[in-house]
Amino acid sequence: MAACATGAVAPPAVKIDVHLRDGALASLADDVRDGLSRRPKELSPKYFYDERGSQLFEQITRLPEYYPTRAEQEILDRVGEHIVAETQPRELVELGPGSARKTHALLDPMLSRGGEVTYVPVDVSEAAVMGLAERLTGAYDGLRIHGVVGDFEQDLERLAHNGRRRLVAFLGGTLGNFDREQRRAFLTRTRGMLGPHDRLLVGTDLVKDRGRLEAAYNDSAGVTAEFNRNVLRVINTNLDGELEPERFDHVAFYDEDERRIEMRLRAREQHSARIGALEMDVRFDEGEEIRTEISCKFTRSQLAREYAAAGLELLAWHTDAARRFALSLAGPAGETA
Ligand code: AVJ
Repeated sequence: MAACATGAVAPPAVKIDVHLRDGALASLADDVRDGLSRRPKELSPKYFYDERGSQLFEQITRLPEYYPTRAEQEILDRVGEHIVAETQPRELVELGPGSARKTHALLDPMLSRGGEVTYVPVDVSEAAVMGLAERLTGAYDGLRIHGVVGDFEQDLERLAHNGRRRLVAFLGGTLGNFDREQRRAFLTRTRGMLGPHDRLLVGTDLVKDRGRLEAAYNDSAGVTAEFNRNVLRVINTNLDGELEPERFDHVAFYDEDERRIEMRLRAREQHSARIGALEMDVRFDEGEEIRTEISCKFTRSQLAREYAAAGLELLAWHTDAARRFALSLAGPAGETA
């Protein structure tokens, strides 16, 4: 990106801090060695999102079966202005913004209130943060951008509080990728970065009938299957791997007891694959599965409990008209009166 200084006196409109030089790939080798040595085998969903993976996810969001993105957009369009009026934030911190298409529903009302507004996208992908900074400075006059390239599971503490009211947004349902322990750790750490008037806005997919849930992860066009297999390509590209995506079937099902979708890759036949950079040969039995993602589904009462356990208080709950998805607003417990 070109120089972003806006003039002699004004501070630069764009600042980007890089905490993770290699993006998410810094931990890929360790995570893959560990995950593929386990039984059952497991890979982290954070590695889906290289350039191709991000494109496939964008396609997923447009599939007729995949309702979460549209449902969340519907809610944001309806209540974004209201949330901004209630919270009066000067700063929007967005964890894992992706393409940030939904962010406008918050930034527009923030900017129309006047005064200085800062957008802080936090993403593991340096390219994503740079691209967003460029696009949003072009789209908004007077918006300051402080991009942070980092892992929001690790680098949250670095977002030092500067005393200005903050809205921390974690949209898209990504909280559902964490298991209960990870959610507890994440919510507790996020609570630690909130001042008394700051708020946390989280998008979560809701518990519903198995049919609609499973359809969303087994689309008829096969895009989710390609997205799932893409994690193998990411390993091949970055760790000199020889995994063969076409030797795996896409599997996604709803576990009603755990209230979550599980995605897996199932080996069609017994075979082995070399991962050069790890000097590792991975053996797959016929039918053996790698778990590649969990996507937890929530109820209002469960989320309220999890917030409370992390020192947060559920302040508002908004769903789409069909009650498929929720946006919840939380603040520090006991300080929100
Ligand atoms: C971006 C994590 C919310 O869990 O629904 C979409 C990812 N996986 N289809 C989700 C995903 C398969 C998505 N999140």
